Amino acid sequence: MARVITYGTFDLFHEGHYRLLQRAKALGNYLIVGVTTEAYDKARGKLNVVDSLVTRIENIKKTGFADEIIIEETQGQKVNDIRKFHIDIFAIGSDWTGVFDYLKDYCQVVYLERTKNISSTMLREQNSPIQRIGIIGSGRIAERFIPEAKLVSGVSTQGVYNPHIESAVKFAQKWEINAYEDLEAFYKAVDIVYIASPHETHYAYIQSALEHGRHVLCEKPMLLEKRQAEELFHYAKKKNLILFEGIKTAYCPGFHKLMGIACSGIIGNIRNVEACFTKLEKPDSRELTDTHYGGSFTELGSYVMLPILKIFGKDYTAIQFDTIHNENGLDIFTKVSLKYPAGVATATCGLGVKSEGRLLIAGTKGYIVAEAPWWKTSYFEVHYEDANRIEKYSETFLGDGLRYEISDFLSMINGSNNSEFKLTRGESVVLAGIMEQFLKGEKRNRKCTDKHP
Ligand code: C2G
Repeated sequence: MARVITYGTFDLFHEGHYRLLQRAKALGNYLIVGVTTEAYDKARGKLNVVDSLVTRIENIKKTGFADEIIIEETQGQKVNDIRKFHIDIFAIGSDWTGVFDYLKDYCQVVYLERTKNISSTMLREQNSPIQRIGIIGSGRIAERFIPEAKLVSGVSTQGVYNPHIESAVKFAQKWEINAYEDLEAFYKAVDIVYIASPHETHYAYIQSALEHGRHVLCEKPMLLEKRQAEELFHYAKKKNLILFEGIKTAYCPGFHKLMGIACSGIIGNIRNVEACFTKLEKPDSRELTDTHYGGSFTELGSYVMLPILKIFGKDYTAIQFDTIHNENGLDIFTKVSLKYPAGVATATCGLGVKSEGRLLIAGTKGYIVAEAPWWKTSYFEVHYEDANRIEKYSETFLGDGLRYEISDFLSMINGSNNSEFKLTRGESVVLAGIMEQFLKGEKRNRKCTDKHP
């Protein structure tokens, strides 16, 4: 009785998968198939899986080759599975030749020849043609976006628009893309638009991109007025387009896991959330000199508000902002206190005051703590009254993390709405409303010398 195990994602199940399972089964009498979870695939850099875990399992079942199906959730699980299930043979396609030789200490390792001319990637591309991205703005964040977009299959960065053509040309030359000065020509050349221009220009660009029938991924804070956010989401819906706010933390696998654990009830009922993010900026930086839209809350507020909205929701009963200003009247440190019917929260951010960047979620049975940089969540702990009981969780956070939001944006365009819950339209509207309320309160402090919209 030889027991065989194999693993895979088995996305868009095809002949290559079928033949692999058929031959794996023929190696013995009992075949176990390990199917990867979405989180594990994201963690190992495999983005854009189309089928849900349930669909992928159903497809494997239909072949009739699997005697047992298990879930593969983590790196390093294979060794444990081999021991636990008393496996004699580990089988995998020849694209992995050599990679799993370390398992030879535990069982026989067989690489089965990969079926040529078929792959999930090919099918994904056939089903959904490559989306050409156009970037509006050519600043620091746009620089970080390009290498990340390269890692997401199904998109390619086509061009950049900047009303200051010299900046666009410089950026375009560096990244070997096209530079546009004319918005009409830019929209014609792209399918989707990434907006990375100054905050206050977002509204007009989103509106014009949607008018031109383009899906929009916009950097945070997407909008600075609630009414504008409602209007543009409504307009996007009417035009059957996706409008998506890029707060990268919301889409990274670690944060997603942390939220899942927080909401699972293991720390009881959540009563307090504290989120802090500080980053010291040079006094002459845009963030500390733009007297209209600079300051710490517009810059970092989206990150610190995110876990609070995710956990307690949109219906806070009270909100208060306490700020410390620089000589221009810009907030260099802001503390937002929120009250909810069953809990309290504080969101703290600073550009001119350094503090411990931490996310703390306290419940009636225990608490979750993630240290800086929790906004790129890769590690967190769950603590209880018994100080010896600590549960540790880690998750991969690859590169600059923008790849996760690009991948989710793409899945939404391609018809999967699964990602909407990671940051809902309603949450983006509330965030815009909070920004609006904050800026209104700050107006009297800011020493705006020039005329600005
Ligand atoms: N496969 C094949 N022929 C193809 C395509 C895939 O034989 N044309 C095989 C792969 O080699 C793998 C299995 O089908 O053995 C599943 O492939 P994927 O769904 O691409 O999964 P993969 O990323 O290879 O997962 O822990 C996960 C495993 O390490 C591999």
